[in-house]
Amino acid sequence: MSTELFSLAGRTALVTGSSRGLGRAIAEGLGRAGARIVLNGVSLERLEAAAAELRAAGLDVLTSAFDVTDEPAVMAAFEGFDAAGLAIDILVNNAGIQFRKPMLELETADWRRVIDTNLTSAFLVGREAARRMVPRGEGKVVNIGSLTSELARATVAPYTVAKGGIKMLTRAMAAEWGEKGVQANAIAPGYMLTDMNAALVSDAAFDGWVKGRTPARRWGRPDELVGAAIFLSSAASGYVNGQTLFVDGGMSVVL
Ligand code: GCO
Repeated sequence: MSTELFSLAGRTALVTGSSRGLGRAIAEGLGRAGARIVLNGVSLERLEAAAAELRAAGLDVLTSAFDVTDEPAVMAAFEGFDAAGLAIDILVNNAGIQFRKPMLELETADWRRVIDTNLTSAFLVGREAARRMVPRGEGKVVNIGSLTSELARATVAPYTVAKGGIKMLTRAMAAEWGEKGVQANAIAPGYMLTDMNAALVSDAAFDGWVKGRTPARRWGRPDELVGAAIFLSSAASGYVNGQTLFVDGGMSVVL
């Protein structure tokens, strides 16, 4: 019984921003739980390289290259899924960028770029996915928030605001789509060992701060998000809606 509850067999999962980093780890984890996975990114070359590795591991992998901030491209991608008879059962809105600069020095264009990539994209892709999930009466949306969905750090204002928005967009999705059989939830990673954080990991002072500030006394690994992703993508979370699950070693709840 319990294993079936977490099985994704027969399901198709689209993971945005999944050629590397957290998205790649989540996509692989959903694939190993039985899902057909659709990798997304802007570079088809990177996507195909990631797909080849995952196919070599025996996973069922498709690729769909589109810019999650480009509304016509997002709509065309889903029209392509429709034409191919591909129903997206699970959407993981993972695509995101980081841009570190104090607000007094921040260009508005950089602010907008981060908000568009990290927040508006989740609306654009989520809306297209839900336009298909709602008539089917079922679907899973998993938005990737952050520790900064709850806590602010200096120099990452647009990222923080976007991730705070992800927490509330998730609740808005639950408010509108819950009665239609679609569950929308979020995962909020803590400080994870990713390319995006490489500069922080290699900074001895920052590395020491993360380890001292985190009850687990270490950075998280991307694969440590897979359990939460499978849970929120599976039947096991059928009555979970609008929640943000922090996978952060305890940093968000312990001083
Ligand atoms: C930073 C980090 C954070 C990340 C962290 C927590 O510069 O502080 O990039 O913004 O979001 O991994 O999620």
